Order: sequence, then structure tokens, then C-alpha cells
Amino acid sequence: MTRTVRIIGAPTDYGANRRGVDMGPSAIRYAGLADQLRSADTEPVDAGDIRAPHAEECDPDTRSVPTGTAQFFEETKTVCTQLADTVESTLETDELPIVLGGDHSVAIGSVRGSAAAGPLGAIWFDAHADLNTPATSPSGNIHGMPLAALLGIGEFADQSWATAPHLREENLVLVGLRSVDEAETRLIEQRDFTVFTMSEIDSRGITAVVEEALAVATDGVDEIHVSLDLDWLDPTEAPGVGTPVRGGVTYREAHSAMEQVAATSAVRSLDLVEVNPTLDQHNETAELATELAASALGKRIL
Ligand code: 4U7
Ligand code: MN
Ligand code: MN
Ligand code: MN
Repeated sequence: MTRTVRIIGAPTDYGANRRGVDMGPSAIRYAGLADQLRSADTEPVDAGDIRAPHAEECDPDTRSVPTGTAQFFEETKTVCTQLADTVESTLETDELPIVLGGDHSVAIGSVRGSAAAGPLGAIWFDAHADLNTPATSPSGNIHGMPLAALLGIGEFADQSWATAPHLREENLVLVGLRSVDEAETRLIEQRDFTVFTMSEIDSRGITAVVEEALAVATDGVDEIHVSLDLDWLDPTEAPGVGTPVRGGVTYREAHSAMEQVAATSAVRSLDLVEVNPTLDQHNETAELATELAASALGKRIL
């Protein structure tokens, strides 16, 4: 049966320092997302973009967290609440939501909405751990905090709009880390989720690492959320991202990982985030995002 995929744009960039990822949804559409999804035997329906304010319209200091810095906290709350509702209702009609960021703060909404449908594992393909809290963040940028928010860590403990009770921490896996802050390292030591750094990919190979990551993510749950931050890839392959870090996975490793994801048939929802077309030569990072989405949803060569 052909699966319907609902494309939901979440054009934010206030969660990051560098401007321009708000153009990600347009860039990914222009790069041919719908055609790629059809080539993966799915039927795309475009729901348009949810309304996200431009940073210039807002006061960056609005925040209702008692300590630390979380810029554009109120805007993030409003947009993520709306996005969570959209993702939740998409799943109620049995469609698969693909959320186009935007900066990675939008994943607070997409994962919360996805987890509303029942117990959920998740894989975070990212150079970063996204586990800062307002008190530990070196930048105050919420795109570095979505996992802490979803797990209710630190100042997020009483932020019910941000937490995802059905996201199972023991089924959460981070893959490809190479830029982790000190407080994030402490959390990784203390908490129940699983992480694989780039060095593990170097020594064990992408296939073995992703196989284990998927086994952990799906252990005891039927479905997973896949959050693909394009900075997971090496900047030579994906230059159009807000926070590039050298030493990421190659084009072929990324495809191979997404093909393994597809083989589980366990994907409930997907994010494509942090695409910044202003840093591309000819929209190549958005194009890559569309190809990887197709691989993750089962596009075959033969
Ligand atoms: B992304 C950072 F300090 N950790 O918190 C921070 F290095 O969604 C970067 O993964 C966060 O792109 C990157 O600001 C967030 C920084
Ligand atoms: Mn991220
Ligand atoms: Mn990242
Ligand atoms: Mn980023």
C-alpha cells in the first residue's frame, strides 16, 4: 500500500546564531522533495508551512525559564506547540509526517507530536548532542537544547509543552557525535540513552554502528522518530548548514545508514533540519536532504 507522506514546513531560524535556516523548507521543496518521495513509493501531500515569526519581529530575551539563557523561548514554545499538534493530527490520519526545518529547535514539536501516538524510540543523526539546557548552554541557542527539552532535563523539567513522556529514553540513540559540550558529556555519562561518536563509526564502520543503533531504538517499541540534522554529514558534502563541524559521515555512508533505517519499516516520523541554503553554491545540501529522505523511506536502486 502506498504510504501518504505529509510535508510540514517549520521555517524558523531564531533557535540558532546564524541566520538562514528559515529558508530550509523552500530550499528542500525546490530541490525536488515531492519527486524523491514518489520515487520511494510514497504519495506526498504538502501541508505548507506553519507560521513562524522572523527574529526581527521578536524580542530575543522573552523567556519564562528561571535561570540561564534560552533565546526566543516564547516563540519556540508557540511554534513547537503548533507543530506538535500538526504532527499529532497527521499521524491520526495514518500519514507519515516529514518536518522541514528550520533550526533543530523544531524537533521539540515534531517529537512531542509524534510521541503523542504512543511509545516511541528515536535516532538523532547529528554532529552535536543537542542536550544543553538554558543554564548549561554556551550559546543560549535553543537548537542546541531539543533533546534536553524533550527529556525534561534541568530547567525543562516543568515545561510540559516541551517534554515527550512517551519518548522512551532507553530507545533514544545519538549517532555521529563530534562536538559535545562539557555539561552534555556529563549527561551522556549519567542518563539512559545511547550515543555513538564519529570515532566509533571510524573503527566499527557505519553499517555495524547503525545496525546496533536501530536495534537499541526499536527494542520493545514498534516505531521510531528519525531526526536528521544535515550537519551530521561532512561539510564537504553538506556545506549549507548553520553549524558545520569537520569530520562527518560521507555521502555514501549517509545513504547506507538511511537504507538501513528504511529496512526496519519502523519510521513513524522524520525531521530534515538545519539546511541553510544561503551557504550553498547551488542548493546542494537541500538536494542531499531530499535524497536521504527518499532512502530513509525505502527508495530502491533496482
Ligand atoms: B544543532 C552548541 F555550543 N552545542 O549548544 C550549542 F557548540 O541543532 C551547538 O545540532 C549546537 O545544529 C548545535 O550552541 C545545534 C555549541
Ligand atoms: Mn541538531
Ligand atoms: Mn548539529
Ligand atoms: Mn545548527
